[in-house]
Amino acid sequence: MKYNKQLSDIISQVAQISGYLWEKGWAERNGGNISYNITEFAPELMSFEAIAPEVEIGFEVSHLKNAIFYVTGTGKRMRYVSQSPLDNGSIIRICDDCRHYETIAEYDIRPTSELPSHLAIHDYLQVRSSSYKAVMHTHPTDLIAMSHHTPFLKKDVLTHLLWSMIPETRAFCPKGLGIVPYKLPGSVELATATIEQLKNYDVVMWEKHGVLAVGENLIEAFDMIDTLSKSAQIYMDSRMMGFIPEGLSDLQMDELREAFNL
Ligand code: 2HA
Ligand code: ZN
Repeated sequence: MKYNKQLSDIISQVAQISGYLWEKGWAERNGGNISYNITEFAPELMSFEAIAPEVEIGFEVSHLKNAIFYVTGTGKRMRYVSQSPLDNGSIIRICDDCRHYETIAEYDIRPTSELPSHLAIHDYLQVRSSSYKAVMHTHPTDLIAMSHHTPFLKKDVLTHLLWSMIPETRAFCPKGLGIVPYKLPGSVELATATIEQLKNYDVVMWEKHGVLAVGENLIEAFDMIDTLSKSAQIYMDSRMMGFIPEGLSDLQMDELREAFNL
């Protein structure tokens, strides 16, 4: 299949970022998944025939009628998504009833097990008329480790701790890190709880599981997780050296907020 330039760029972005996820050690086996709303970038896909029977989504995504997505495939490894996004993912279109999707490319690949979260989020982004097109879930070891400590799970405790490790984290992840208490992977409950957090955050922690980020593109979503992970590493390295890191002072944080208009 021949794709237009914009769509080829998006597929290249998927290849690049999925490679980073593997190199970072955030994507053991088939850990993590990616979806990208490509509706406006690929009008020619609208006329494509379905190549597999319709599949029920499990709920209605009323703002996604006929929307088209690239999604990584269930069971597919990021290290291979990186080599060939289209052999390890599919292109799906939401049906007229907004309750089913159909696959329009490629054969024999079913979408990620986290499709409920991905589609519910894209639906929510449409409601908000958001410019965000990319949704990414991954398993950053350092951040997940921090989610095993109950005091860190109270609202904005981790946000402030991670912000205070290095100025960039506040500057480039200005909304902080939302927290979703543990829910079964792939469940509608996980999707619903995630959307609740996305009202206030662009990155959310799935307790004892991973992180999910939304952004205008995959690079932005990746960079926010990477920045938070950097802070987590500084915190853990300090603890390993035997001290509790001081963190930026409130005054330094206030100064940052003003300087960067946060
Ligand atoms: O795709 O990470 O949460 C595998 C997962 C499920
Ligand atoms: Zn996961």
